[in-house]
Amino acid sequence: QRLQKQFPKNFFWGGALAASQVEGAATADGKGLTTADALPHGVFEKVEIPPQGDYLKKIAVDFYHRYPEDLSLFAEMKLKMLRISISWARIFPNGDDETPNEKGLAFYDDLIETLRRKGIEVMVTLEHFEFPLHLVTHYGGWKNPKLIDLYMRFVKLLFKRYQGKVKYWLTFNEINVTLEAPFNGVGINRSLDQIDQTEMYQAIHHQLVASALAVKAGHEIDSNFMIGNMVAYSPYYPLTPKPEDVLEAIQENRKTFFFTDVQARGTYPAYMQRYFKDNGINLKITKAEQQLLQENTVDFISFSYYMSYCASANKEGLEKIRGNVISAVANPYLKKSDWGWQIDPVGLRIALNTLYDRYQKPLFIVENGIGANDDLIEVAGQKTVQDDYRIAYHKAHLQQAWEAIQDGVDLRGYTAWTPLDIVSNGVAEMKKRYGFIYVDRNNDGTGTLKRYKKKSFYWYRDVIESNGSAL
Ligand code: P53
Repeated sequence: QRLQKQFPKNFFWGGALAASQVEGAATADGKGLTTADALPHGVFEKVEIPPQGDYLKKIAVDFYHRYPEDLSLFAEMKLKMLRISISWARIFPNGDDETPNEKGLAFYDDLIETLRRKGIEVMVTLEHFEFPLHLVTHYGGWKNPKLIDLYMRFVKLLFKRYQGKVKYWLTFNEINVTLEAPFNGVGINRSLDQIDQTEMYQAIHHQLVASALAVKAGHEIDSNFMIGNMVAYSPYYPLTPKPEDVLEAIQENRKTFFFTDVQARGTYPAYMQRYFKDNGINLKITKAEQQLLQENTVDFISFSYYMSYCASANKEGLEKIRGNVISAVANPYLKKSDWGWQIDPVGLRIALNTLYDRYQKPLFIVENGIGANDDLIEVAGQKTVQDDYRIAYHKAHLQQAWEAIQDGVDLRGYTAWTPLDIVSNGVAEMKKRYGFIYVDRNNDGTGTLKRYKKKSFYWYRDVIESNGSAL
């Protein structure tokens, strides 16, 4: 059935990308290696410093050289917003360089200029799961407070350079995912069962401080800037009405709310104080930092949404999802994607309402999509993918987003993950495809890198053109 009503005027229909997963050109024009290069086979695999041999992210989908063609396709798709990230190591190859690498800046100058010429609003993620590897090998990653100053050097440069061109900024991608993948987030190379919790939360604290400093600096440079945070939000439902399961769901959800509470409310929540106390975690948090967090909360909240989870006080014998990394239990009512992620469109309405009830700040869905196995076939002499499953996924989620807007949620935009196929972050595969545009590249690195429009390309264009009423 079709939606009768439109989305709000000026709704940002968009797509989202991340530098390390699309650009390739890993060491071109002076770029330094990053933490993403040190995870050549995925975020839960072995850290390699330096990375050995060939790996997909080295070339990725060659966006560094092919962006003019890709941006033309995005314009043809009628995208109103593109969320990109800027690779810190293209600008400061070691992270602590005194002067920026002009060649790296030139790439983003032209990328941003081209988007603006095409009438596509730019949203920039300042740090999307990668920072210069040198900051791990010489500083120990984010557990070292020195990274705050180095991040600010990078961030202030971008704010000044792209003032008047970029209005929407995100401080850190999925800042909460450090709790699952600490090297990916803060550069601590330890498995979760061996990590020093004080060290991990101190590193997280440094990112939270850096995020608040970015909000402060951004507003000083341009009071029109809209600066947001970004979390991976997979709501937990209690598996049963058993009170212990309900409580467990609250505790699991707080692992995400901790970050949004600090970034949007400006204080460390009481439940975290208890968690730190119970687990012998002693953090250095100064009065000045507390004041900084309090005075520099975000202008809006953004999040990725892919799935929901269940929580159970007694997990024994229950089916787990997403491996052993997190303690999520499968929901018997939901189907799974090819990669085992449980598909839950109504959960997006729940997520939007929950965040809006809690913070009353504007919201952006900055990632939502389905990783799937696609078959490239020929139809009427054209190569394409009949990805009805992808269309069904986005359609169902957008319908729920529309419902949430009717519920009163101030939702400003939706940037789909992703407009074109890219290297997956979690498993570093090409085969796990999200795009509306197919990229001819395979897990073994073979392929022409040619682009082909999938069925979803045309579908998304129609949805955007009708401002949602074609849903
Ligand atoms: P991939 C975990 C859970 C949900 C989203 O993921 C996550 C992660 C960590 O990988 O990551 C985000 O590629 C992330 C993107 C990533 C996308 O979701 O593992 O912001 O960089 O590509 C999809 O299938």
